[in-house]
Amino acid sequence: MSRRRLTERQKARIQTIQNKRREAATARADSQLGSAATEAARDGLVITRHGNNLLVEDQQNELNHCLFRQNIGHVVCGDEVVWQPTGYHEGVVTAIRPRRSLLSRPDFNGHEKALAANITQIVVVIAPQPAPAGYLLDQYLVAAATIDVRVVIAVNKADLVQRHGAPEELARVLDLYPGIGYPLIQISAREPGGLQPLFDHLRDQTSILVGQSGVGKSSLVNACVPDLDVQTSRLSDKTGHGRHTTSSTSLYHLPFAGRLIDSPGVRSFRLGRIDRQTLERGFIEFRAYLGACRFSDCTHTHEPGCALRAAVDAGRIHPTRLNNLIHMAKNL
Ligand SMILES: Nc1nc2c(ncn2[C@@H]2O[C@H](COP(=O)(O)OP(=O)(O)O)[C@@H](O)[C@H]2O)c(=O)[nH]1
Ligand SMILES: [Mg+2]
Ligand SMILES: [Zn+2]
Repeated sequence: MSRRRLTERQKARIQTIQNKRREAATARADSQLGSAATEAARDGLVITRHGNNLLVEDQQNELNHCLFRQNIGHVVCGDEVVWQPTGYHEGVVTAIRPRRSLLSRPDFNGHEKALAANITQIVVVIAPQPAPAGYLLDQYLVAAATIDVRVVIAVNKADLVQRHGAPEELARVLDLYPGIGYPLIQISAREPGGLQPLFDHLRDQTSILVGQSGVGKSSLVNACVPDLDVQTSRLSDKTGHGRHTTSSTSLYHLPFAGRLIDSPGVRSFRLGRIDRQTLERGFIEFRAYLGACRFSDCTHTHEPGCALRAAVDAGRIHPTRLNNLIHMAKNL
């Protein structure tokens, strides 16, 4: 879908339909609010969103079917909100509380579209099979730095590493990233007890799992949320949209304290459009040297007096990381 090219006319038509739907939802929300008894506003957590319909969890862990005022902005999964009850487990969201973080990615029009709010941690899953490719890992690390959330590198399929050793691309990751300061854990979705290091990192956080296809994200989500089916059918019962499609972004409670936000869109979340300075700061071990190059627009490739290349020569920065930055900067 994201690769599909839409004509200008198609884009305009989609926009018109979306605007009409939004206006209709606003009218409904306003009329419900108008007829609402003067019940006190309540706090809630957005568990999932289906078009203009939200499921909002209240402080008794009950789900409430909510519409929202359009003037409050784009509400997404993970948002903390204020809502006004208008009926039995029904209400209207009237405000979004300030967000701690926001994941977004470009939509079909190239505009940034919010995916999920208030995550505190990105777990980048890699594996010996398929082995880490190119600088995808660095892209995820830059993305995490850009929205200022924690990050953990989780090497899944540790059972395969134990049996066959680590392929070269993985050995390089194991060697390089802990030294930079990134937490790195080795886990296995296949072995009993093989996930304890992951559970320890997920505790008390709101996390997402990202990574290449085939590294084991679905397996890990299923292992972390043993009652996934129960939580999912609870959502679909409420939305009345039949089977809750796993394509919509949803928040799941972990059996230990912690939350996992999941959907294919979130799992394949990538770095959006950023400027060069933000990109450079996303390589966290470069920060000490940024601004120290002789030329302020240094590309760190050939210029004399380059502080980053000097740091590479002194063994303080790994050459692979600088190469990855240079490649990513070319594609900005
Ligand atoms: N050996 C081994 N295989 C695993 C492990 N975790 C997942 N797999 C397998 O790897 C394949 C891809 O897993 P999946 O969860 O679909 O990956 P996703 O594409 O990232 O969601 C499946 O065949 C899984 O059974 C693991 O820890 N060890
Ligand atoms: Mg999967
Ligand atoms: Zn430089």
